[in-house]
Amino acid sequence: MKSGPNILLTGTPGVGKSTLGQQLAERTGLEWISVGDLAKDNNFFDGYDDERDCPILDDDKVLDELEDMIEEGGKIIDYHGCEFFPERFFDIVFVLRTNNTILYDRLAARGYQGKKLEDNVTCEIMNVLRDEAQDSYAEQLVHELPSNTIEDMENNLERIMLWLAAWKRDNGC
Ligand code: DAT
Repeated sequence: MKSGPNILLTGTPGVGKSTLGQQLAERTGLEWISVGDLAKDNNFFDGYDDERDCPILDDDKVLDELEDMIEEGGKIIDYHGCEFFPERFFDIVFVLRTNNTILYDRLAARGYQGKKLEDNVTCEIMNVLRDEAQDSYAEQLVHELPSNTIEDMENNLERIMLWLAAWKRDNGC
């Protein structure tokens, strides 16, 4: 039996996945796992995408590494993509959404520029990660969360904690 639900936080880079994931972990005791960090720490890459200016993730190695953790439960998985995660991994999926001008400023502050900056803002405007989540998982699993302001983050934390309490009740935890 799982110790808790597994939650996916997804969305364009800069929407606030790691900030929300870390806060949520602190407040709930769930474990936050950044798939980007996991891949970096273990070198789970398979080449470099020059056009996107980022390493190419080795999906199979990531999935192998995550399998036992997911089975244990109580994980917050954070990644800017989701189609390669099986649906059985997650009890709920949140897609964080940020207004394009706010996202532009956050990514510029992170040092993104030129095509990389434009591509990521366009990705958000075109709903790419939202569509990917909706195409990958059942409709009732996928929820969009606004992530523009600190108030949004507080509301999101409250909403997820309410959902978590209900999940625990329903699953006898
Ligand atoms: P991601 O993990 O999706 O790449 P992040 O958590 O690193 O994004 O956040 C990017 C920046 O935006 C970081 O400086 C923190 C800030 N931020 C995140 N969520 C926010 C929110 N709801 N309101 C204001 N700033 C936020």
